[in-house]
This record gives sequence, structure tokens and C-alpha cells, in this order.
Amino acid sequence: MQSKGRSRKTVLSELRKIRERDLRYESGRILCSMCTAPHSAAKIAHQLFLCSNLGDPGLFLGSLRLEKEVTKKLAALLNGKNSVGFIVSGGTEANLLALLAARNMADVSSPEVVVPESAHFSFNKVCDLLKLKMVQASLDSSYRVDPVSVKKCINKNTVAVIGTAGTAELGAIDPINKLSELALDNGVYLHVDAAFGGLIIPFLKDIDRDVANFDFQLEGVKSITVDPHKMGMTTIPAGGILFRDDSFLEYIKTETPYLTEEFQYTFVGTRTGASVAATWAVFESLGVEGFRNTVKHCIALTKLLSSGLESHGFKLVSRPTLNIVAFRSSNSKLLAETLRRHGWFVSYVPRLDCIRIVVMPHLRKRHIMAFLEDLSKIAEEHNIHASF
Ligand code: 0PR
Repeated sequence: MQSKGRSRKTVLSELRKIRERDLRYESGRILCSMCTAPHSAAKIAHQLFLCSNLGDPGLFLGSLRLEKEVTKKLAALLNGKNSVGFIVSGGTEANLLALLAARNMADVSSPEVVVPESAHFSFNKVCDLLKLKMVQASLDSSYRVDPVSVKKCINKNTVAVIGTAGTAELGAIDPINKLSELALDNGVYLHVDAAFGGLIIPFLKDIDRDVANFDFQLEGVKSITVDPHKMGMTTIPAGGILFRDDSFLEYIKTETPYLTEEFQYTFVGTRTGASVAATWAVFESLGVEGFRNTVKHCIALTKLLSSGLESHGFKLVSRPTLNIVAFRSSNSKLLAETLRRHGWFVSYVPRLDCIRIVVMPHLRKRHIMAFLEDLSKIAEEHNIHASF
């Protein structure tokens, strides 16, 4: 650090310059992210609550009220009549809290968790931290976890089964109803990772899609991850964890002797109320109708993109259920790298040897059309074939 401070003007102008190096969602070039540009009301709300710390909620009663209201709204969307929860740092922390509850409730000496092969990598971190043995269940031909494989993985050490409603790689929805039956039959905890899908699936039935139950309507579901900082269009950090009822909180609480509240339930101590206020602002501004329209927009663009890819001869890995499109070419890794060099940021998924595109609300029809045009040019120039 330099000995004397610089003027506010110089500091901020330097920051503005540095920010030019960050990509902007509005450019339409970010095709690999599950985050998006925050809603305009979210940006203002975030600023308004910049000083709020939900780690010591007794000082920030307004922010605490907003967190309660936001989690209540999320719970209502996911049919959790008695659900309680928190807005946390992200899906990773939400998954951590769920498995912490499951592990502490079960109290077995060598705990194991059954995790689909398609589960998000946050479970690797969580299992490592919580010293849980991760047992992988295999997938069926549509990349959903196979309940027969899950059943085989369950034994006396199993403390939880994980299902994903909207996998990170393909947007696939596991058969949560089957997992719920298995969980109930075997007396194990079922956690649903709907970090991405939780703010899409509830609005799909209003479009033209019939998606099976994945939420608290199913008795076996004990907790759900649902992240406002993904399809919730709020500011980062805003992950969400919901438990079926408040009895689960007993297993994740930590005493905080000298704070304004007696216990803390999140992993992170000092945590912002700003993104909670931002989430509240988005929910109030959009309502169900606004979310439905956003989901409609993303699904329409997903269709445009997948049919465009198919008409160029590319093969889809699977028919998109949500707003994620995955496709293959004769050299998907090279194609992804080359696209990035041309300013199109797509993901390459090694496990499936494919390119993944997440069709988020910041994308417009013109971005999809421009991408498809560049894609075929780039593929041709580099001798990469759509069909192979
Ligand atoms: N569960 C699922 C199903 C997820 O998709 C993710 C993140 C998580 C849990 C973990 O959530 P946090 O990252 O909030 O802790 N999925 C995205 C992904 O891996 C995260 C992401 C977001 C990646 C923006 C890139 C990016 O630009 O694709």
C-alpha cells in the first residue's frame, strides 16, 4: 500500500478503466454462465443495504425481515408449507448446510452420501470438508440418475441421497419422485440441488412443459438448494437453502455467545444483507408473471439455438429440458477454445466431450443469431465438422 492516499477521482477513474477488462453480460458474449445481469431494482436495493451484516442480525432487523420474507417466498414456490431457510453465499454453501444437517442427524461413524454422477462439483468439496464418503450413482440414457443404481448404493452407512433438479452440465432433472420413495423406504435424508432449476421449473408448467414434482410436495425431500443469484436475477452472493421445517436447524446451529442472536445457522459468519434486499426487490418487482415471462424468453431462445445448431448439422447431447444446450462436433474442445478466442465464451464439458451453452436472461435473439453465424464460419475455418 502506498504511504499517502490518492484522490477519490483518480481512484475511481482507474477502477473504471480496469473494469473495461471485465466482460459484460449485456454484450451477449457470455454463454457459459449461470449468473446474469442483475435486475435494475436489485442494483439499487443492493446499494441501499451495503452496510448490512446478517451475521449479527439483531443490529439489522430490517434486513432480517427481508431474509425471512424472501425465504418464505422461495418456500411457497417450492411447496414448503413449514419451510425455513437462509440466503447464503451460494449453492456450494447451501449444499454444505444440507449435508451437515443430514450427517449430524444420522450420527453414524462412517457416513456415506449417494451422489449422482452428474451432480455439481460442490459436492466433492462438501464431502471432503464433512468427511463423507461419496458414492456415485450412475445415469440413464437421458443423463438422469438411475434409481436402480441409487438403490444399490444405499447401505447402513448412507446418511443422504442427492438429486439434482437442473444439472449444471445439461439441465437434466433427476427423477426426484423415485428418489423420494427410496429415501422414505430406507429412512435416509433426501436433498435436492435445485440451485439452477429451482427458479425455472415452477414457471415451466405455465408454459407448455409438464415437469414432474421435485419439491417439498414429495415427503422424502428434506431440503432444497435454490439460488437467487442464478435465475433469480439478483446480485451475488445469494444462494438459498430451505429445510422442510425448523427441526433441521437444531443440527446445523452454532452458539454465538456475545452476538445479538444466540445462534448462527450459516457457515459464513459475517454476511451481507445487500443481496438479500436485492433479491427481495427482484421478487417484488417481477412477481410470478415477471418470472414466467423471463423463463418463457429463455426457453424460446433455447429452442432457437438448438434448432439453429441442428440445422447446421451439430448433434445435441440431449433434448434441452431447461435453458441449457449441449452439443458436439468433431473436435468440441478445439471449437470451444477457438470460439473463446473469437470472443464467444462457451464451456467445454470434458465429462461429456461437448460444448455447453446456458441461455440466461441477458441474451437476446440477435446474440443467438450472431453466435450461430460465427460458429459455422469458425468451424469451417478450423476444419471442425458438425456431423462426424
Ligand atoms: N449446484 C448446481 C446445480 C450448480 O449449477 C452450481 C453452480 C452449484 C450447485 C454451486 O453454486 P455456487 O457456484 O453458487 O456455489 N453452477 C454454475 C456452474 O458450475 C456456477 C457458475 C456460475 C459457473 C457462473 C460459471 C459462471 O460464470 O456452471
